[in-house]
Amino acid sequence: MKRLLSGIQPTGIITLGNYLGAIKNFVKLQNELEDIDFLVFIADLHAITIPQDPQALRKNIKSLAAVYIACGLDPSKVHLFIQSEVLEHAELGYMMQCIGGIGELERMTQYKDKKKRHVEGVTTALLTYPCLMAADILLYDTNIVPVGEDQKQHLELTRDLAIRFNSKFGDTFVVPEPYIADKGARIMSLIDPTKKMSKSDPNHKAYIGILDDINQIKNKIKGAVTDLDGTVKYDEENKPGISNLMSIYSCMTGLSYEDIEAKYNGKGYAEFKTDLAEIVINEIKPIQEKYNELINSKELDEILDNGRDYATYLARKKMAKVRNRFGIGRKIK
Ligand code: ATP
Ligand code: LTN
Repeated sequence: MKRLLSGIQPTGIITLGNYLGAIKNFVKLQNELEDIDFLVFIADLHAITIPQDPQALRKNIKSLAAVYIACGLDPSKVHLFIQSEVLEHAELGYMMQCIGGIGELERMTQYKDKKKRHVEGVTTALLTYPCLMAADILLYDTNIVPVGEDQKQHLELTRDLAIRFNSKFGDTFVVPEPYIADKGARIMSLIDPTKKMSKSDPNHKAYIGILDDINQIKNKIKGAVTDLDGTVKYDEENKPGISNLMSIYSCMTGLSYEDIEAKYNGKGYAEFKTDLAEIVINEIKPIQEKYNELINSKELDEILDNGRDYATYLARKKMAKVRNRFGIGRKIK
């Protein structure tokens, strides 16, 4: 049996980037792989590394749980839970800080980016974030971690920490592998296609939210930055805007870039954008309908209770072993 695990931060409403780069792959893996144990969680402890409004955070946590299921995660196949409800994440996160070096944390691109964006109030936890992420993964003997391209560096650090711990204290952790799908791994901002699409972007026009209303989606795609050349052609370097829209198109339809170029040969961006908006809306609409059914249901709480209980069972067993390896507390038999 292989164990898979991934998480998303409840820092806002899920974007098309999160959907194509992460959730859609989770659903695919859930449906295609056999003999797996799959844990998917809501990374609320990660969310608070940047100041959050407590009321909005609570809402986003519940909303993300409903989005996961509305997008196709099946609670009978995947264990869904909230990170902070399994206390061992924070405990192992602290222990990972005890073996992680400041230098390696300071080199993380995400830390450097976020530090620039949140000049006031850069918290200690923003720096130590990858130690908590390593803990999330190592706590469950995870073999495979499906994530978008931007998380690759954190996964490498997780592997380094696992190897370091194992060689210092004896074989304890499974060394995980990232799983990064080639398509959709990096969807860019609609207004600055050199920046990744991000749900915490203060400019709402930069991203498509999975719960945006239909007209909003049409307008955002219509207003997406392109170039003056007017040919639908994939060229990331010279035509990053249209290339980004083409990658969304390709992810959603399965058409290759060549197919798309041929289809829009001699046609302008307006027609391409109108079609793309329709494609996106057709995929998102059923997700929104399912979301609305779920968001206030009792079922959602039951799913999260079950997920928490299962994750807690695994995490407790693992932590007894880790405490013994470190030599803290009294020996647990
Ligand atoms: P924040 O804006 O709070 O930093 P985010 O939108 O960047 O959040 P995360 O919660 O950090 O999203 O990431 C959740 C998952 O979505 C991760 O697997 C990440 O790699 C993936 N992901 C995030 N943004 C994109 C994107 N633009 N394209 C593809 N995948 C993405
Ligand atoms: N840091 C991740 C979210 C995350 C995660 C994890 C993903 C937290 N812990 C463990 C995979 C496995 C991000 O996407 N920003």
